[in-house]
Amino acid sequence: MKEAYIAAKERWAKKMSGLARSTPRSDNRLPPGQRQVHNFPVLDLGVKPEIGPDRWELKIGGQVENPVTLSWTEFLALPQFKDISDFHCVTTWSQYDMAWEGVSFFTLADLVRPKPAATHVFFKSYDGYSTNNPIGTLMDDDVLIAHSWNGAPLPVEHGGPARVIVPKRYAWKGAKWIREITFMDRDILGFWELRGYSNTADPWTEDRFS
Ligand SMILES: Nc1nc2c(c(=O)[nH]1)N[C@H]1C(S)=C(S)[C@@H](COP(=O)(O)O)O[C@H]1N2
Ligand SMILES: [Mo]
Repeated sequence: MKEAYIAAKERWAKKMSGLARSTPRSDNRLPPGQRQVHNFPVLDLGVKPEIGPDRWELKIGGQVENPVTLSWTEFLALPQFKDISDFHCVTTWSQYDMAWEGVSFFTLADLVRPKPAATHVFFKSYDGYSTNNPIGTLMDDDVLIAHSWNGAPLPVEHGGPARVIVPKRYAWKGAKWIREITFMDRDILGFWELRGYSNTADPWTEDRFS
């Protein structure tokens, strides 16, 4: 885990410095049981919360040395990160080359400094949604809180002002309209994880349901 963490952070540091572009795209990029789309479908719980930048805040706390509550201005003042990745939804659609811009998870972790006890992270959204991930899944060079997509502010239906992107997991592991990030010393299940979806959610092994 330590070695994987260092390797991922090194890949990320190269991206931040402009020395590396996003991971080169291979031909073999469609996970089993998926089909490619070009229209970026919308999936939600029937609520699209309208949180203007003036009311928006992101609380990051739990098992950390330095809990913070970021305003929109403070969030945008953090080092900015651009990355291109593929997006896989458990309902069998995938969309390639999604260009995201925002703040990488490494940057947020460096800011709040997770305690050694932190093993998992719980995400809560403005629409009441939640999801959970092991900390190791998030400490990767392609994980970020995105405020822009394909060069424009993230539309409300896709989670604007800001959403979590975890490209190596099915998309339900990325919370739209992110409101709170809590570092935990244990795993607790989120909205879909409590309702029959896999807790690990790896598209490459078709790990869809629990
Ligand atoms: N807050 C919130 N985040 C969410 C969801 C949701 O309903 N609410 N749906 C999840 C699911 S199931 C998927 S597939 C993706 C869909 O993102 P999209 O609507 O931008 O395609 O968001 C995920 N994040
Ligand atoms: Mo989904």
